[in-house]
Amino acid sequence: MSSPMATTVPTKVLLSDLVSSFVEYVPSNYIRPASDRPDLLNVETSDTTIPIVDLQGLAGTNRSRVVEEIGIACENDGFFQVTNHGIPKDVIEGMLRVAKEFFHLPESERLKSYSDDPAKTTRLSTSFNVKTEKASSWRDYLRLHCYPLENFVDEWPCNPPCFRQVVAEYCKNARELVLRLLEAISESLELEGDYMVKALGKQAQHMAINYYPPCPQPELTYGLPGHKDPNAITILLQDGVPGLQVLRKGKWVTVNPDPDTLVINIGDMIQVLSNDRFKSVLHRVVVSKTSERISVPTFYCPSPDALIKPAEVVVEKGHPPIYRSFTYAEYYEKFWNQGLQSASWLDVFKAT
Ligand SMILES: O=C(O)CCC(=O)C(=O)O
Repeated sequence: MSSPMATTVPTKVLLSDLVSSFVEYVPSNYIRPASDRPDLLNVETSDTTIPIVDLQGLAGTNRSRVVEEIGIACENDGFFQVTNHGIPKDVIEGMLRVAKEFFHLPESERLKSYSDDPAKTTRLSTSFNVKTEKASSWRDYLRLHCYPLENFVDEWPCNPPCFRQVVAEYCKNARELVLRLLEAISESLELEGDYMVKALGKQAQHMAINYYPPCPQPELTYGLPGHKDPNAITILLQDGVPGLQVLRKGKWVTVNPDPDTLVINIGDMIQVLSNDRFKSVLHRVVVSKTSERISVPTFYCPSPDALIKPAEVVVEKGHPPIYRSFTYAEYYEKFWNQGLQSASWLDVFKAT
């Protein structure tokens, strides 16, 4: 059902400052066409659907078994959860707390970080790409570049006062986890342990702090529509409010938040490096009528000039290369300009 009222949208750049004016209806620019709505009743909620990998054994004699489990999860699901991931509980709780505090700051304070210029390495924005998209998404986000930390930390928000210190601590821990995962993923493809790290060149680490305010009509809109991640690998920290859904065997499946696990997903660049053996999978975010939600994805990316192509060892094993080589900069430009929902960016890079 769409809004029966003609609503005048106040001029606010951030959704969080708009929502108090819309307690019953979502503004028309957030309403998706009827064929592209979340169909919230047709979603699986079982929390056993995404594999869970216990990383405890990665450091000991069980390493090969854990590496194999990671490889199977990357191949079959493209998404998995990790326990015993090594990021201390207080670091995780601190990250979520400071994220919430930031989005609860007065509008004038938050707006100091606002920009719709994607070239900025620290920026607060809304939806996805406000300059090109047809329908808006029910989300505000603070995007931060985080590696090397010392190049960026001084441009991050300094309110709440502990923001830089708390977020930097989370970023350092997230990077350590990514490096352990990239090593295990390389090994699971029978590549040298440092293969992925080398292939990504001078890697970059970006973070989004996503804020999804409560939404009066969650059935009409998305926090984020279905998309695949363009980067190499993503680590997702979510608060206790469900919202993430993953496409699995043609069905949307809710990934229920668990305070002891982080969600890992393969991005398009590992799909290419693995010559399609590992999958970058569609996922989306739905919003809640009653609760705000915070999520913190860490995107691990190749450097813009890294030449991405299927790994030779994988190709030699009888699978011709599915993709030509291309730079990450070339790829990312297509992703950003075409918008979240065009799921076929990779097709453009297929070998002829
Ligand atoms: O909020 C989430 O759970 C997922 C966020 C996401 O997919 C993204 O920021 O690309």
